[in-house]
Amino acid sequence: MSERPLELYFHPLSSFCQKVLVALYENHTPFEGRIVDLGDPQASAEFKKIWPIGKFPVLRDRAKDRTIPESTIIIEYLAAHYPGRTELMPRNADLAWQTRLCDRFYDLCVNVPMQKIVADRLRPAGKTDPYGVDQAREQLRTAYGLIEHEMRTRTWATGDAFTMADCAAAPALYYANLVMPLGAYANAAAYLERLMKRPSFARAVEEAEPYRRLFPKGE
Ligand SMILES: N[C@@H](CCC(=O)N[C@@H](CS)C(=O)NCC(=O)O)C(=O)O
Repeated sequence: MSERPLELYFHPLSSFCQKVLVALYENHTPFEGRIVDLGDPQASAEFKKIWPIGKFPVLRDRAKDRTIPESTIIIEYLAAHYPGRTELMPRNADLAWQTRLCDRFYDLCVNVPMQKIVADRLRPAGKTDPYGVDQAREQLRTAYGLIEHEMRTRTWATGDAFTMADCAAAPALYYANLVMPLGAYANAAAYLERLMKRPSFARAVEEAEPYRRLFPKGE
């Protein structure tokens, strides 16, 4: 097959898509990127033919005729079928569950509340949810406290090796820091700095730059 087997449906600004981009860039995995503009009804309808839920990222493996949604599952799939130098999902059983736990933590306790705060800025006047945003900020504060404690001794999310958990952490912490600065959480801020210097994430951030104007500003 002359074409690349992997196709990624994504948007460069999306945090969950950046998570998968980091995984792909870590191992220089070749893929064809398909940017989806969900604001365009035709593009959105086309995308929903591939994944009716309509959320990205979605990976298509044309060689195996498989469609894989969900950022974590995509990275698990890449680790299993397109492995590289960075062991995104450790083979060691204990490191594996710790990686999955950290991945869930950064998705559910950092990325999701961060997205709640960002999405609220896009709501029409009179339809915002200040109570929900306050709850999201509280969740972020709790998460920051945990990260601050964990990152006293760790270089990467689970220890010395860069894994799927760091792919999840990078965009989640990057955007969370924009909506609620890490400020006094010095260990968490230093971890974010290390993530920003990691070439795979630095590339994802640079590629999102042309779309940055679409990121809603707060008050
Ligand atoms: N659990 C999913 C979350 C994916 C997700 O929320 N993607 C957002 C972009 S970051 C999206 O597609 N939003 C569009 C929508 O909800 O309509 C994953 O890990 O891939």
